[in-house]
Amino acid sequence: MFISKSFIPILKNNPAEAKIKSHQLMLRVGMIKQSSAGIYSWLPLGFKIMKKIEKIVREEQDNIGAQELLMPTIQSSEIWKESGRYDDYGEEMLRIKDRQNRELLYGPTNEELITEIFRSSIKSYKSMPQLLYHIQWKFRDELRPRFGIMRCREFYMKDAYSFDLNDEEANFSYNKFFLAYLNTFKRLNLSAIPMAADTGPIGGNLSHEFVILADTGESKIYTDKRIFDVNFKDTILEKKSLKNLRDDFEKYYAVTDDKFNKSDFEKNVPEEHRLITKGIEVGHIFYFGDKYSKSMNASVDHKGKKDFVKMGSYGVGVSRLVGAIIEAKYDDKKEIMRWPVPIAPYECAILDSGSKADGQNVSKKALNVLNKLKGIDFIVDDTEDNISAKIKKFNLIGIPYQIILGSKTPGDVVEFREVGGDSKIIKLEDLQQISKTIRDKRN
Ligand code: 5CA
Repeated sequence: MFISKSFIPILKNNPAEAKIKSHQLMLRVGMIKQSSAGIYSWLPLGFKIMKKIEKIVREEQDNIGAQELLMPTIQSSEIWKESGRYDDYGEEMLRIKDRQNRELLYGPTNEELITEIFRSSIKSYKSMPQLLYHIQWKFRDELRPRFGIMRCREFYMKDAYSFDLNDEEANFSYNKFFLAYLNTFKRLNLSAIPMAADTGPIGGNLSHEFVILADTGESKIYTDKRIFDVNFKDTILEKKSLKNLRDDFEKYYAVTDDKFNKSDFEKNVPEEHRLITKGIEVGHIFYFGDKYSKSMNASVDHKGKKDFVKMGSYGVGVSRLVGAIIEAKYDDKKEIMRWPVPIAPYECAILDSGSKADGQNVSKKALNVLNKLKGIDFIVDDTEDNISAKIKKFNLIGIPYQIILGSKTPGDVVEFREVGGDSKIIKLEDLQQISKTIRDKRN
């Protein structure tokens, strides 16, 4: 991609309306554009990042045996009346009427619809368990949408649902998602900790929020710092191994605001390990047993009797993650963003001083570099900006590697650096090795 032909509308300064760094950066480098309050268009740069995040989220759902489907954004009010949530959900739900005066709604979540899908097809205990997920837009008419796509009205969510025969099996399913979430956030280069949390309008009495630390986060958190060192890399998809994993995490105090109890905190956490800070909720998992299956009559035949199925639901804020990663990785003093390679919008930027800004006319040397970067997702800055302006621009955009073709490096050498790092002079022929390193970091 050549920047002169790309749709990356960069602003000169931070927009005044944005209060936190992710919102500022996303507007500044043209990742999103507000279309109305709390509703955004995703421009190519932002959309590319979100799609890469989505891919990782999907792969980790598939890894635990969850099956992907796609439910619509618009739902009928009937199923919500069955579960009793049509009234309970309140004003956050966007209600719509069609031309026949039928009551519809834009889905804020999908417990009802998936229960309806399940009950109409699965009749026998032999088909259990079922782990189903989709990645779809949601709408919540938030009272005060804020911080850009972090708390907006229309957002992109991965929501999964589990159906099991009994509590023990349901707990097994819950723990599979628990592990999938740890693996997902690790691949996104985030340190997300599971915290006991309230269940709110979803219901049930077991729930964990996955939270990353950030001063600008909306959740207040109280935790034992040792939870950051819990190791999960050897956990396998077996009941015992997964139970040990939960135990390893749950032996440390880690709760959000609504579960906080001062005396428990002080009793359970030695002073030197206490951490009170703020965080961003990037995922939330729930176990609510037969809350929906009973009210909506979702049961299976189990050796001659009818058993209501036990359900859980599991959400990841896919669009919110784009902002959360910026909050975690962006240095707003130095104006340097560092996208981890697996989700970077481009993997390498070529800052060419010999370009003529028409996209066809980059220097010969740049073409030579491009040849050596086959298979790498690169972007060439072929504008007439000077090299220091180009570096500043790409520090902001956060492409992980920069190859600089400037006056310092005539002949067969180029300047190479990781974004924000020191540069080194390398030979053109070394670029092949560098593209291999980038490819290795991709997964
Ligand atoms: N049905 C359950 C699990 S599938 C559910 O809806 N859970 S949730 O309400 O916690 O949402 C799941 C995730 O969506 C949250 O962890 C958060 O990352 C994201 N999210 C929720 N509300 C918003 C919002 N207004 N803007 C952006 N992301 C949001």
